[in-house]
Amino acid sequence: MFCHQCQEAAKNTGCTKIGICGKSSDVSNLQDLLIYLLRGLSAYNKEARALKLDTNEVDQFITEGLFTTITNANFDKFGFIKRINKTLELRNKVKEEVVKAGGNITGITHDAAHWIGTEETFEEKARMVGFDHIENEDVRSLISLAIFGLKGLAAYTEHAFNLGYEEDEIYSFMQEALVATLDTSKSAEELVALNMKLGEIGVKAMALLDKANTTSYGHPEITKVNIGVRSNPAILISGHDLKDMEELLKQTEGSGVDVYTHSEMLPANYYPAFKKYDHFVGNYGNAWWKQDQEFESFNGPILMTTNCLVPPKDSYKDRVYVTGAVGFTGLKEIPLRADGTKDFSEIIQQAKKCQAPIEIEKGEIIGGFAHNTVLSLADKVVDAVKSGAIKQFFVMAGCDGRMKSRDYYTEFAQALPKDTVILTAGCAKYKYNKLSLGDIGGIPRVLDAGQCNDSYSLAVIALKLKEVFQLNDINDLPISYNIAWYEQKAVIVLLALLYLGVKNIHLGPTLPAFLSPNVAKVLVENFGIGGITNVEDDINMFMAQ
Ligand code: FS2
Ligand code: SF4
Repeated sequence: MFCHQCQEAAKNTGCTKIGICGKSSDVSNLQDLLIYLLRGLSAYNKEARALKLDTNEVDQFITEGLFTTITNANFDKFGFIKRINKTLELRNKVKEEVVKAGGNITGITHDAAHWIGTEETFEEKARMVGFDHIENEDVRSLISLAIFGLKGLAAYTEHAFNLGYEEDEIYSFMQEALVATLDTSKSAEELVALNMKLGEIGVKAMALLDKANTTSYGHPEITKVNIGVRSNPAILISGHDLKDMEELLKQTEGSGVDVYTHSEMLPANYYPAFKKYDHFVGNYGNAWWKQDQEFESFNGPILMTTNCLVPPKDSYKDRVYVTGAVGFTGLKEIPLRADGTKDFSEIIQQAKKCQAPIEIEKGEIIGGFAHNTVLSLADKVVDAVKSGAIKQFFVMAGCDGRMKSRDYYTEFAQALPKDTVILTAGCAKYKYNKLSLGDIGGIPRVLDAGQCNDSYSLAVIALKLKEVFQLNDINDLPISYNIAWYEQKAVIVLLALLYLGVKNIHLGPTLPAFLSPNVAKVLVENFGIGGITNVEDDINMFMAQ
């Protein structure tokens, strides 16, 4: 195996024996083969799209396939074997349909579009198609950046289509880009342009998901979220999928079983459509990486709707259920009903037999500062900036993780001058959302917009402030960017911010292992991207910007 897609890549180079995340070598290889063959399938689907054939099944299949390979989403070897077989089957089907419709496939010559194999040969082939087989390190770096960004794009696209929102332009670009990355003779300039276009499509996908979420469930509202527990048995829901959240709340209503969110599902507490349920109690615990302790003390069953899943301990394994892109051999999957909706009856029945959660903390945290709310407070915010009460904003969106070096973000938040405000989104917030950082004239010093995809909200806020302050450049705003990254959704968020023209973004706790020195240099020279050093020097540097 060779995997270098996340911030925890071994020695900040790549995992080669087993993933730090717990991914085995065979699963890693099968993921590489799946990505390879999805690129071959994309080549035919592109033709099908040009011929105006119905591509929706394949569009969704490719999207979900990419999503399953995101860090901490899916560890199920048998699931990947099935998915690879299905890719080969769909490839044949689309190819036949294209030929039947008079399409020309003679230009599709890449091995990814022709290789055929059986389960016994998958692993051998998989070893030949990983990133480590791209010789030129800059090409490898830029293709990695694109593939990882595409994985993030796929995650957000899937959440949107689960709510019935799709845009052909997103699927079309996703597949074009997958095909383009098969060509390792592309120049660095061409690959940089591909990544910039990916950032543009990333903005579109996040805007689409924002529309899907807010149209379906209302605009997030300022909400005080309970972090304590009640005495009823309960289900804990984690991951990012709001459609699953809705279904679970509906199906548990009146059952005597309470529902709590974990990690990235916390922002579900801010939506009007979910707040109305009395049995929706609040949030339990912290970011994903503490699940080995928090799932244990929760006592009830846990529903993982997306990453981040940590390979479960035997002590609570029988209480973890997976759905969507998530997989782990031996965990129970949520079945579908005849009408295609998910059937949560088994998890609800199990919850009824469990003890209530053990209380691990008490109190409330505040959130719900997505674009609609912040823009409704725009006058107050603008006055505070004009009067000097707010000197600077810090976008500290992104991911949390288990590395000790991430304590930097807690210390950074604590050390920031009191006239600064943190704008956050994603599970990065758990490093400082329970600190008492106070408020500025009633505006909390940590404004949580929501999940990592709601980083889009932060961009909308910045663009609005630019307009209000009549600035020509988004970088003239008093906003600094100190982003914590971990997995590939952060890659699409980064590319989206770059596309929007945001400069001087600092990324930590380490720069991505997949950036070659030359590619890192381009990012530094063109976009002012930087790493982090220590809290004191970094705060001085940001405040002087
Ligand atoms: Fe956090 Fe993990 Fe949100 Fe990432 S729960 S690091 O996948 O997507 O942010
Ligand atoms: Fe290593 Fe991260 Fe890949 Fe897991 S996802 S194998 S930790 S680089």
